[in-house]
Amino acid sequence: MPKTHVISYAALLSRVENIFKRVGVRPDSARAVARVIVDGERDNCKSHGIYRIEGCLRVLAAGKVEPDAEPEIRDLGKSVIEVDARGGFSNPAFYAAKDVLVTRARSHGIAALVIRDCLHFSALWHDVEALAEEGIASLSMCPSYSFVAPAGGKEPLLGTNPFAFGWPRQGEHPYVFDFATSVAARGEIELHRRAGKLIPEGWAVDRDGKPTTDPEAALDGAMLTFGGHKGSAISTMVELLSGAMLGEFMSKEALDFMGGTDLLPRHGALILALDPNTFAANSGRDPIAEGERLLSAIGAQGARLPSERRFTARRKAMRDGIVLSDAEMAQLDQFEAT
Ligand code: NDP
Ligand code: PYC
Repeated sequence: MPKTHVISYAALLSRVENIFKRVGVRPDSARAVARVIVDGERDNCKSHGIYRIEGCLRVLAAGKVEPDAEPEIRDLGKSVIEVDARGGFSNPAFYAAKDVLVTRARSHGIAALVIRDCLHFSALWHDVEALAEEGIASLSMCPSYSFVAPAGGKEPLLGTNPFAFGWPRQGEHPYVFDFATSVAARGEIELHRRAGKLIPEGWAVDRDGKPTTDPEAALDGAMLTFGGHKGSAISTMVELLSGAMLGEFMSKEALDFMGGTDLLPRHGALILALDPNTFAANSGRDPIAEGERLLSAIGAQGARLPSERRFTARRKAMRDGIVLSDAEMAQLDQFEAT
């Protein structure tokens, strides 16, 4: 039985925050980055949990992310709000602009947050869940690196382009889904490689375009979109809306800019925020109650809602602590010592 360690959420958060502060990340940013990483670990989202610390430190050491960047909000009182991350991490930029976005969505019914020039490594559920907790529905998306072949092609061109949706619920965790538009996130393939495990069939092709279950060959070849042409179209939409439309990098340009996949990508991100009460105002119906009818009918069939696994993992981690492997704990110790 491999040795494991149990650590409380607060202790892990503080350790991860200090790792980033020690390498010069501005305290607000260190906290925001540590939060999204530790929340991922807490919710058993391993592909965007503490495994990501190493990648963040690598990009900091390479000087390709600004550790002390202060996000700059550009708000002209319209429905589109911009926050320039100024080459810093996306997470502090989102949190700097979140309250303005919520206020604007409530006053205009719909508002968009454009995040410019950010280093983006994290899961998107974090942001849409935070908005849903304020009663705001949202869609969030960003490009990544061109790891993924469009359906019908075999050359990497599209990003793993995550897409997330959050919907507020009364007295329940919000309804949240968040997925890569590739069959799996790149981080999942990397975790299989590290564990010496094969990946499932249908995730990727090798550099000759042949199906592969070897994670090394997959990382060297092209990942595939989920749902064939449907995922390919959604991924293309993500490139267009959060790359081309914003005048920020698309996934291919992001890769060319960094010059390789060893470093995490820098590009923009788009979050659309909608106030359900504004949209339903003339209908005489309560949108949250209507939504509840659908969500409980899904549950009544025995189907689970997206994020339920995460919320269950969260409850357990907050009650019993977060379980880390010996290797993960040793790596944390090492990050603190160097
Ligand atoms: P998964 O395939 O693991 O999960 C996708 C979604 O589907 C989750 O909301 C999940 O909920 C839900 N889900 C899974 N199984 C079921 C089921 N049986 N019934 C109902 N719902 C289900 O995610 P991916 O591997 O595609 O992506 C992982 C993460 O990677 C995401 O958080 C994404 O944001 C991130 N990512 C980030 C990128 C970036 O550039 N920053 C790029 C690509 C991905 P649950 O969690 O509860 O299982
Ligand atoms: O897991 O695909 C991924 C990913 C890319 C950038 C951050 N995460």
